[in-house]
Amino acid sequence: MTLDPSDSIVVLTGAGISAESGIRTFRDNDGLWEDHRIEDVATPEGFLRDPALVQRFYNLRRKQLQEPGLVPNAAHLALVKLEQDWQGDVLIVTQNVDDLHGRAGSKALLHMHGELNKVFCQRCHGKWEWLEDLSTETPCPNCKRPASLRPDIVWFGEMPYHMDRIMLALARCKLFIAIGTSGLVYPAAGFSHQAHRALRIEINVQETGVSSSFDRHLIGPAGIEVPKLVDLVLAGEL
Ligand code: BV8
Repeated sequence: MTLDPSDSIVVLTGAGISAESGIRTFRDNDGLWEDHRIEDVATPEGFLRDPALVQRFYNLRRKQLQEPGLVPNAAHLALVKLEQDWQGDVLIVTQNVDDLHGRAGSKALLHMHGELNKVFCQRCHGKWEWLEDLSTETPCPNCKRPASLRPDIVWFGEMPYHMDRIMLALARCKLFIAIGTSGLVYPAAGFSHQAHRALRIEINVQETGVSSSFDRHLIGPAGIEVPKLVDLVLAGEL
């Protein structure tokens, strides 16, 4: 297949692209955290049931992002090179809530599941960059109400962000690359079906539940396979 340099590309990333930077994936630990299923902690019901537990879950993960050794890896950097050197549009859609794509330099980047470094107020809907711990008592900087701030994370049962823009990009792209995602969480798991005009490539260390909806599979760590694929795309040798 030959891509025209003006063709658009959509890249979907999951926790696997951040694994080599030191961030645990969801299924590494069978989706468990402190003996809680993540699906139970990362939900509005979980937050209502035990806000302190959920705040602790996100405080720990937000603090981990500030660890000195936790930096973007070769896969994040290769996607920046693709965006800079490819003539057509390149859109990164990430399920990840870490800040590694942004720190690597990706510009056309959508965090469909929100971001660890943002919070919003459930009452006045103000949204802020937030690097500190959040407690159940932290007052909203705008409306001053206590106990109204929550992590700006899309929980299970909540509508992911930017879906209209993502659907449009999937419908028109000619190359769709899914990197480091188990294909278990919807609607992201269905994106390969939406990219019906595209060559679909999956990069993962193993087959996934959605591998059958891809045209090619590059089995290996993202830090190795993504730079190789980006070089092929840029050289017109896909
Ligand atoms: C919605 C924020 C509707 C939280 C997350 C039954 C069937 C179908 C769907 C559903 C269903 N029951 C419920 C649903 C819907 C639900 C869902 O899909 N549930 C699943 C569990 C079945 N989805 C939702 O609720 C979504 N919303 O549907 O809304 C709606 C409609 C109208 C109105 C209102 C609502 C919202 C889902 C978003 C949930 N939030 N994140 C947080 O991060 O704390 S999802 C969470 O899982 C993370 O974002 C994570 O990114 C995401 C997906 O996981 P992966 O990224 O794929 O990570 P995982 O660990 O699973 O896999 C890692 C992969 O990397 C593995 O394959 C591994 O092999 C690979 N890997 C490892 N190392 C490497 C590597 N690959 C390459 N290199 C390496 N080095």
